Amino acid sequence: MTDAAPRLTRAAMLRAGTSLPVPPVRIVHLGVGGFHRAHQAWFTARAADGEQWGIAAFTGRSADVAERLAPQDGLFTLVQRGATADEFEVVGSIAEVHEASSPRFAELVTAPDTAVVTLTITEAGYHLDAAGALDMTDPDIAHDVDAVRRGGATARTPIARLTHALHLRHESGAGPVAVVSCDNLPRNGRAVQGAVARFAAACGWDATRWPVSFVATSVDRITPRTTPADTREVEQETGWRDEGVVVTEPFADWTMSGMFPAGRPRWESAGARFVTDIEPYERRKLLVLNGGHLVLAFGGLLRGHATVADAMRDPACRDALERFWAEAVVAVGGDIETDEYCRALTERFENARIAHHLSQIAVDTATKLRLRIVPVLHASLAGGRDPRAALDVLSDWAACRRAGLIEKGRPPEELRTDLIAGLDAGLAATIVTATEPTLHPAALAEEST
Ligand code: CS2
Repeated sequence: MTDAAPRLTRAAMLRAGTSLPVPPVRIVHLGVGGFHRAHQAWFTARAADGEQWGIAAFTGRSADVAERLAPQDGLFTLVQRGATADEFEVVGSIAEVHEASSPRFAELVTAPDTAVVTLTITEAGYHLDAAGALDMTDPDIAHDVDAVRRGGATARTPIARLTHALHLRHESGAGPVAVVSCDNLPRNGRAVQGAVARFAAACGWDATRWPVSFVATSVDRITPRTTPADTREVEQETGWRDEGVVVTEPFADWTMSGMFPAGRPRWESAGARFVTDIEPYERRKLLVLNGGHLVLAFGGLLRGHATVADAMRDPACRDALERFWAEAVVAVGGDIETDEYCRALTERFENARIAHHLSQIAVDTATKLRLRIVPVLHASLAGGRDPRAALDVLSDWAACRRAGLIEKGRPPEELRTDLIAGLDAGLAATIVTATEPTLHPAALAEEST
């Protein structure tokens, strides 16, 4: 009887014979959504010493995760959805969960037992300008400098909350800590380090003196949005009513580079990789996988498809993907394997049981194009190669935008800034031409009249 299914909690699981004690909090996470739970929370739970590493998770864009997870003591079911079958696993590494604005965040970042702070705040959540520095002209950042100077309670951006909490940790003498950005940004460790330093300077603090290590990562696991049908399936298959179900693919990768001065879980025992030079991994992931996602998203939406797997069944979308990959693997460079990577990725994209909606990918599109497609275009132009496939992605993006399929209500000047501000004039002009008339100054004037 599904009506009678008990809510998933630690006490109910214990009564049913499974002990999942609350692990002590030593990791603080900002931005708990499906991806964090399918990735860092799952790696932590599976680490050989996972029972010693609990996560205090704080919400990001969507506060309702806290409302759904708190009543179940942070527990959630992870559904690993393969090409033919599903596997269910209750993940117990989240020890507590709160809204982003909770004062508990600063309290835990300053706790001496906290060794690691992880972030999944989205690419746009860093508020970086074209040169990759924190954009001090951004109204949210300007608001937060003021808010933090007044004590921090009304700060709303993750960078402000993080900087304020790290400042308090430094003041309290709680010792070193590692900050790990798990967002799809190139050199994400350095990006967050620079953003924190700049924000701190605006508040009159010198963050370069703080004992904080910024770890660079490349993260990978395709995690579509959970549907009501997924929640029903978990109830039927496991007998638990779970409001925090996450569906993900069987594949998972976590590559890291940097120091953890206060320790970390033995994530390598769960399959994570520690390297000295992360750049080839990061470039391959961002340009081939994430860039490939944009090829399918824009081409697929224009051709009426809903999911990545639908687009993969359309020869025209596949052809665009393969042509783009031919350019992207050259841009990645020769030091890392790409043939097998693309072959395995084709299978992952084809997994029709993963309903990864193109509309889920097609958000913050100008920022994503800049990070995933522009580097390929740049490399092809610099190497004297035909950049046609990268240009096609840009023109499909513009066509999607004109058709009202993406970025509804987003002013074109903002998109222009996110995509081309600060690029060298030749590259910017090539992009404006490829996206004609969307980013053209004349079109902007017309749209705003
Ligand atoms: C996707 C990523 O939404 C997007 O932009 O490209 O979320 C992608 O699914 C993950 O990076 C996979 O690891």
